[in-house]
Amino acid sequence: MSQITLFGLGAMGQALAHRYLDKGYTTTIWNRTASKAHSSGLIAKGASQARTVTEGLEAADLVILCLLDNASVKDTLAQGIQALHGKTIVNLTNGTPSQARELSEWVGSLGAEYIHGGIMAVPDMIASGSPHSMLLYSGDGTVFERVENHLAHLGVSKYLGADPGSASLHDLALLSGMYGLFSGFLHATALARSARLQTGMSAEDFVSQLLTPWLSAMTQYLAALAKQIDSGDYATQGSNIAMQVAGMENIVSASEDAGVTAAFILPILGLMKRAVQGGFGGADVSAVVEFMGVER
Ligand code: FVH
Repeated sequence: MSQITLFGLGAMGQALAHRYLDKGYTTTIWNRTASKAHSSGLIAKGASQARTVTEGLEAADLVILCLLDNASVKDTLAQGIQALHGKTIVNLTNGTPSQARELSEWVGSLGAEYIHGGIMAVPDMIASGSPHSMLLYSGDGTVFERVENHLAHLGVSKYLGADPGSASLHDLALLSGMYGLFSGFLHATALARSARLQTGMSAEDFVSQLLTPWLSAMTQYLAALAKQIDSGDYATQGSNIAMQVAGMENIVSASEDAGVTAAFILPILGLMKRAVQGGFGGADVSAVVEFMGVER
């Protein structure tokens, strides 16, 4: 029989706890707002509620935290500092790489092991054991290997190296990709919506008939762009940046005419113009990566 303690009963924490209960784990739960242990249905399903953080830590060697932020994680663990020794802490809370490194060092100084994780899934996917759930992990490789069989119940595990900050960095990178997609979706749909009186096309139809097929075709192009970034050879495959800048100016102008903000497109247009000025007008859009360094 396997034992686990889960700290945090937000939407994701509840999903994690349901998953471990479904997998037959002896599951102990703790949440700042204690009433969620009952209202989540977890107690009825067989979970035990820890009354204190110390009680939660003492209940299992493997401890997962999924809280709002890393400040909450530190505040919570600090309440049970004397019970941390010998525990394996897996922190699935969203945060920055430096926060993960600091927590790893702090937890290590108290005699516990630390793995940081990033959940690339929504709560329903975790609770139902969807094969599309992916979780990123980093930290000591020996510790990860020892607990991976328990973590595998949550989804496909991707181990990203010994630096505890690596999982957070890649988590944030993937989320940034998602927000780029959402920005494009919102701008495109707002533009199409501005013409709906003429076209009669709902947002749903626009997305299913036009936007999704177009974006699916474009995602096929990402591998080629990534290869150019790896090699540093941005020679165009047929869609040079200068040509794209001219087309993007039309997006800005048409958006203004339609009363739709061009705010989402302006930052990338600015970077593409810098690339043109920097001599990459005849290259592919991947060359923009050379203009993304932040001066410190
Ligand atoms: N939900 C999602 O779609 C995403 C999927 C990818 C991963 N994220 C990250 O998971 C972390 C938790 O997210 P969540 O969805 O469970 O968040 P909430 O439902 O808002 O629950 C927050 C929990 O954190 C507890 N909490 C907040 N502040 C404190 C504190 N100072 N001390 C102790 N616990 C704290 C809160 O407790 P309570 O309000 O119920 O008392 C909840 O348990 C997050 O990093 C996402 O980015 C989710």
